[in-house]
Amino acid sequence: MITMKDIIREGHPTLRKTAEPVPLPASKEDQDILRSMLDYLKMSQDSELAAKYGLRPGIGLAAPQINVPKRMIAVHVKDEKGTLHSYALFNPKITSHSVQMCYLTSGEGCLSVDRDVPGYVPRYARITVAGTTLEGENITLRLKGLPAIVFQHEIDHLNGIMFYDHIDPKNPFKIPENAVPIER
Ligand code: K3U
Ligand code: NI
Repeated sequence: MITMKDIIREGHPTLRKTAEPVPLPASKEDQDILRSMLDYLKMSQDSELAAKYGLRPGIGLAAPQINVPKRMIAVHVKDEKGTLHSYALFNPKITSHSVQMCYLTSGEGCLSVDRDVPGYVPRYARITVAGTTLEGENITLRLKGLPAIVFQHEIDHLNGIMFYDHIDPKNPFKIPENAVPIER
């Protein structure tokens, strides 16, 4: 079981490295790690379990955040209609994206960042993501809104990029060009 003790914080070198592709079919060990990442998200969103184990709520997690420099992400988030997007993927890749951008009006947070970093993070409004599930199925997802933002945040972690790298340092609340606001 993953707890907050397993999550590395900004300043740790692994968060700035490019993660390695996972050889497929995935080993049992890699499957177990990825499954435990999705379990963390589910448990962290259950207020009783989160309190019991001291879990900070999360809607996404990337393997480098638990100091595993491999291309694995988990996402467990509801969209604006209340539809759950729950995925654990090996080697996720954005295969196409919109020209239109978006940004979360509340800004972004990160389980590896123990401080509030205010500002707008420009993201693609719509993305297509390809990846391989825990069951070994190759899938393609078309995403928009908050799920699209979370996937981009997590795939950034696989490339050593933190959300605040995208914030305009001179004017953190400058509305990104060509971007629609997304409320959470
Ligand atoms: O934003 C968070 C949240 C948690 C529960 C309910 C609603 C929101 C917590 S921060 C979070 O989940 C990060 C996780 C990280 F850093 F480990 F990847 C993911 C994220 C948050 C906001 C925007 C994009 C991604
Ligand atoms: Ni993060």
